[in-house]
Amino acid sequence: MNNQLDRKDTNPLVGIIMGSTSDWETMEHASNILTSLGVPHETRVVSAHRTPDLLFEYASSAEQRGLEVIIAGAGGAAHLPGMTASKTVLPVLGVPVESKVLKGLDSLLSIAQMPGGIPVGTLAIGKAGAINAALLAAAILGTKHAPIREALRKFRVEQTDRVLAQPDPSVSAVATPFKDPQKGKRR
Ligand code: RP5
Repeated sequence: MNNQLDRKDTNPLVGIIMGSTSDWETMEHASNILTSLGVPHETRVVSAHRTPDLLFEYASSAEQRGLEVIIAGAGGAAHLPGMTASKTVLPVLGVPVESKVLKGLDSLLSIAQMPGGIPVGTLAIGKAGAINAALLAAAILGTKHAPIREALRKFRVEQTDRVLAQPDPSVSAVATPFKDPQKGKRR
């Protein structure tokens, strides 16, 4: 298995699971955010359809293994987050991966439209959803783990500072290497 997909910190608090190795391109953004916030986590391919027994084992043992939040990314008939939620009382955050045919709308609806009684916190389609799933996981953990709460606060302050430091997009555009002088001009 790809090492990046089998990452395991000591005593992970967050489990990032995904239906396929092809989801890593999206889900690595969640992993990167958690790393930047110092949140120990593990990453793993667990498929609701191709490895259903592994999914049941992963979800039902997650709490006992010390996980406190699960982030589950899947695309298409995206049953992974919902089935995971059905086997644990830990909070499950679902990331709809952008599918080729329906651009992730199928994933979004599959993950969001859970029956009453088994909630999945559903994020946006794709990269933004993966990033926000990690930030939301950190916020959930932050209610109990002060260092994670403070890391999240620092992230938000730095993000605001970055935006305020670059108020004029045309200035940064000049600094960026220009590839097509005609691009964006009226012809
Ligand atoms: C889902 O099917 C996965 O989450 C993935 O997004 C999608 C396609 O999987 P692959 O055919 O690329 O393995 O289960």
